[in-house]
Amino acid sequence: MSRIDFYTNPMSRGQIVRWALHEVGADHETHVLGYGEPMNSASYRAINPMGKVPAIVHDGQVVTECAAICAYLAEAFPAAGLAPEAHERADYYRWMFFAAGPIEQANSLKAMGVTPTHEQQRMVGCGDPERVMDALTAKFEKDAFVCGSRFTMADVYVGSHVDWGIAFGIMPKREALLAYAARLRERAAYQSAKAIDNALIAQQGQQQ
Ligand SMILES: N[C@@H](CCC(=O)N[C@@H](CS)C(=O)NCC(=O)O)C(=O)O
Repeated sequence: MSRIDFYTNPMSRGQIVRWALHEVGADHETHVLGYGEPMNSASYRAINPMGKVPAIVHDGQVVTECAAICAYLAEAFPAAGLAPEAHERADYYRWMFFAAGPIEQANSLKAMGVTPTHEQQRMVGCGDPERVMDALTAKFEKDAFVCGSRFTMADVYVGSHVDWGIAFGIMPKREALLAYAARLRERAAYQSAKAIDNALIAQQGQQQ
């Protein structure tokens, strides 16, 4: 019987992993960690030395980094059918890593109000943040999901960036991106996972 411990905070990228856990139907025990001291305790830093959530421990194996956790879960729970088939691997890995690198960077720069100069764009991994958004938009003008017409785990990760980016006003509200996010929000696993995090956020609000 396999065991998954899930370390998260409802107001964090842990929402991505909760959605992924629901998509694969994996039983898990949730450990909610507060920001600050709880995430930086020696016991948690033994799991994630970065002192960040999310993390999972699956039968004693630690996985950190949302993209890695999503890819890991898709493979660890093959019955869910969310890992890529051979012909889907190029898109799956390309866009998964594009989200973990360039999209993350472009969103962070935007959120911080930093626009890299032309010279800096040559060095920074995302290059021109506007081009990142253009590449992403062109992708979803062409395809319904990362791997074409089929939803895979890559959509949990890439889609979470789009969903959050639009909600926080850091991604442009372009039709293709809005339509992609709307498709994802229809998923039962998205809705059940968000309901849990939203309830936890409401609970935290009442305790303050
Ligand atoms: N690259 C990491 C980012 C994780 C991350 O930055 N988590 C934030 C919450 S969204 C966090 O734990 N911040 C707490 C801190 O840095 O003290 C991932 O994709 O999992």
